[in-house]
Amino acid sequence: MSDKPILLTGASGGLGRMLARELAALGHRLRLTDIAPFPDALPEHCVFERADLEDGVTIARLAEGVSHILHFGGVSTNQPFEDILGPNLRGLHHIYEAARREGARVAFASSNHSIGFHARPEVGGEKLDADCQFRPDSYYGLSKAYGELMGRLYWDKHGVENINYRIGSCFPEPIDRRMLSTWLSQADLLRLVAATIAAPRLGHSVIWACSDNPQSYWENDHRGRIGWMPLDSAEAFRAKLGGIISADPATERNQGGAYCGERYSRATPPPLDAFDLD
Ligand code: 15L
Repeated sequence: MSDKPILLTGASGGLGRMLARELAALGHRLRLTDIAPFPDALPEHCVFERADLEDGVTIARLAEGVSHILHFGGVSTNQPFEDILGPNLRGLHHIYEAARREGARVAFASSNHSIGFHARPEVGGEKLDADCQFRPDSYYGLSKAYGELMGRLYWDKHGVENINYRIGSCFPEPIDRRMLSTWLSQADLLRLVAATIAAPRLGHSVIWACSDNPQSYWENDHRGRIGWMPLDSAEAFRAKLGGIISADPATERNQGGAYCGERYSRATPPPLDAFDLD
């Protein structure tokens, strides 16, 4: 284990709190940061400092001497463009500049919403590969596509190693039919982050961050590079959740679910086989 500390942004959020607690328990030395106060007792080996991702000077200082930046900070749901712009676009640039200066690696909490307008596959149908086209379903999803492309740029131009977790739905339990496909258990996320930290090489990697759900929408990513395999599955929830769907066609047709239906204003949803018009 490297003796350098690890910077975790978004430490006060749902995923950040879990990662802070569990990575500290694994013996990692963590610098935690968030714009909101840290709501829990500080785990062992951790320090916390409040910071705004838009404050590049503070982000640069917090990143001094770290081996990894686990970037879980920023706006984590769809919001108006002006609210996304600062934390998710300018803030992400500060993260990558800090990583370049420190020779640190970046693990970026991207999202399925960067590709959310891909249609859901039929049961048993062809799944989506990680090198598919970006099809963001919201300003939030667009900011995640930008984040992944920032990783592409910094690897190609500066050799900053990075891994982009296209997170499905990381909650304690799935809550509807869509999440039978997209759910990522918190334990599988922790194993993913631990595998990232231990991996000898990352290059520029993209991972479909969902559990081993038989009806997932996704396949073919870079998990082989870091030796990660999800161990949990949403399938046990099928009887309880299989009937929980919305009445909105744009939501139910597309992988990003409700983010696709939100403020949708195309008069007629395109037919599923209309790829020449996509
Ligand atoms: C996300 O990226 C969001 O952070 C989360 O709130 C959920 O909407 C999740 O995706 C999802 O798609 O279920």
